[in-house]
Amino acid sequence: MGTDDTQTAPKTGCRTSAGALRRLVVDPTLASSHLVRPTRRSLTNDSPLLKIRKGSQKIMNIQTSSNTAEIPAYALTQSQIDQYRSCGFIQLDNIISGDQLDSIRNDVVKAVESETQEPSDKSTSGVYGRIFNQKVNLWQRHPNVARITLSRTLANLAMRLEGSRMRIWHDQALFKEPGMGNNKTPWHQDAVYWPHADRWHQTTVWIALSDASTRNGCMSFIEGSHTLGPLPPVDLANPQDLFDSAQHLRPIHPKPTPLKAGSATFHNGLAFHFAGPNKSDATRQAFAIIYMPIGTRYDSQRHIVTDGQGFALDDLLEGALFPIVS
Ligand SMILES: O=C(O)CCC(=O)C(=O)O
Repeated sequence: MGTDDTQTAPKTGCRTSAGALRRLVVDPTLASSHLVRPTRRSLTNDSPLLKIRKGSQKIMNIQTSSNTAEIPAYALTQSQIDQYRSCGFIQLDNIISGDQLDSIRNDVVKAVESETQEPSDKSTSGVYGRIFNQKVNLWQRHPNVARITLSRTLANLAMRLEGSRMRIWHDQALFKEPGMGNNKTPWHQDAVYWPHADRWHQTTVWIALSDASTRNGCMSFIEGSHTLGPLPPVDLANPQDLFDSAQHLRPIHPKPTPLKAGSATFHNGLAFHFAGPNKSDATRQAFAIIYMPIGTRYDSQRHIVTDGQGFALDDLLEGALFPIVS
């Protein structure tokens, strides 16, 4: 895969302390408005990509299976946990390698291909097709992908970083294709799109299945930005400038995180992040697993993962769709 700058990611702590950011003034109306009625329609039922097989036996079988990927335990240190909590993200190198990486990549690629009706027809992905080929909740339809999504090793990392036992919220393949023009992923926070009453401790592991570089669209983060809390959601199809809601963060340089295949970042659901366009000649292949604390309640905002599943305001998000993994 064409890469130019992998393995140069930060190993140090944040330049911006979480405490300093907490002291910065955020307009409270901006910070809270979307909690009541978010304006952005993300992952709605309109998307042709996102279909959930609700409560099916297939999901139950996968959930009770012990056939999870045996990703080797990762020796996370207290200083890495502190760094994650202060920065809102952390890079963990080589969490998957060798034959296991090849096998996982193969399983995800096969699942994506089998769900991409017309590989050459980018329009099938709707507005998100301009950014990437996104396939959500592959674990529910592809047992081999479930082995990765339900990995105890990854879930335990999520639990230790956020300090909470975790459920799966959803997984997704994010394949950013070449030759699509300026297919950057705009600056955004994740958790503001999710129908969760509490958005502070969700986390995503973003695994590079192929090398990710600044040339093909690796992720970049703003250190400490997660401490600001939820801000108005950005429309990814027609993005506003996230920094309009956080002017004081404009001078802070983003931290690009180029990754070798098999390396990953964890990022908090409120961390500001972005990925550049893919200017290489190969697909940037990433697989993300999103975790939510086990006590997460439904806030009734529309979302493809929960729409039509019978949840009422304040219900616990629990059951076969949201297995406890740590
Ligand atoms: O892969 C990308 O380009 C963006 C991914 C992202 O925003 C996320 O995983 O939260």
